[in-house]
Amino acid sequence: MKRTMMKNSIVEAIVQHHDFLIMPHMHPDGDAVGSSLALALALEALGKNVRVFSLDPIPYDIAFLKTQNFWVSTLEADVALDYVIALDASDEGRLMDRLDRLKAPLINIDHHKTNTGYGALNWVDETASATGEIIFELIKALDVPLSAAMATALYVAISTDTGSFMYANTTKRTHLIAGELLGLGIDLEGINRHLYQNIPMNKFRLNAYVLEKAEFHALGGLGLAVVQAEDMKRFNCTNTDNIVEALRNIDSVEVAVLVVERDGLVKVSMRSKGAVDVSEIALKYKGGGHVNAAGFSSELGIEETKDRIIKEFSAIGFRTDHHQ
Ligand SMILES: [Mn+2]
Repeated sequence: MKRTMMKNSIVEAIVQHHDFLIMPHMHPDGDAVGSSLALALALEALGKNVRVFSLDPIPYDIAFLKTQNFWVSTLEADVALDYVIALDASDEGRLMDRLDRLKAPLINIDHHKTNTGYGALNWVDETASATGEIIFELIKALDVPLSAAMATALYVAISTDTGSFMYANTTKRTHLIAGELLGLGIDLEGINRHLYQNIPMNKFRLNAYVLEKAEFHALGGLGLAVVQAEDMKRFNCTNTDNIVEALRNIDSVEVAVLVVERDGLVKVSMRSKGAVDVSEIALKYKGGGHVNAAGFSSELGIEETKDRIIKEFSAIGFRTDHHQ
């Protein structure tokens, strides 16, 4: 279906119905939470019944967003819904903790190029830097005036998914949207302080410990760090955000990988400076993502998973030399 047709049918579905449930992907990030909040506020402004259903806590750096009126972690057994709107979720596996029992048709709004098109209605735009860009366009199409609260939520979505407008997914459109959001009375300094200058001390200590033990392979082109369950226990911190980005910022590194032992699995997050498409490796291991940021889960244990990653990226160092 053509992009505009998908958009129009989703706008129509929202206008003509009343009961909605928004579902950000599991372990929601700034884009998932910000997009969900902005859309919930817009649907509320249209007089709709809307809640956001998520089982996970909101990460510390985005917890300042005023989500309280919408967020629920349980649903009544006989919940009646017209549509479930999945946001920023590349496949149904990212919603699987919550899809049971829900019979309403799915609207899938996302920007991952690996999106499987699992919805009854799908609006997938891989040229959008964040799902927040698509939600911005949707709110406009719904003719809802953007409030400062919506603008704040969308700014958080876009700022976090673009690495503060640094990643290659940042476009002219991204800046035009951000510019319009800045004109709506948002507190930019306050938002940035919450997002980027707000690391709890125990998290800082965990980051430092893990980074100190980081390994480098492929002539320094691959940076690899591991967080074991016992490390998270020792530092009383389960948040592993931004560790992989710190590794990526090293001069020789083309690809940074963080391996985290979590929920009896090994979770792998990969970041690339752009020369290597990490989503290809993620797809090979049934994960997903973008050129610059992708991930997957592994049942192989830490050591075997590390060995596989080192083999996959063993030629990166030569590409780094080529760039210099
Ligand atoms: Mn996103």
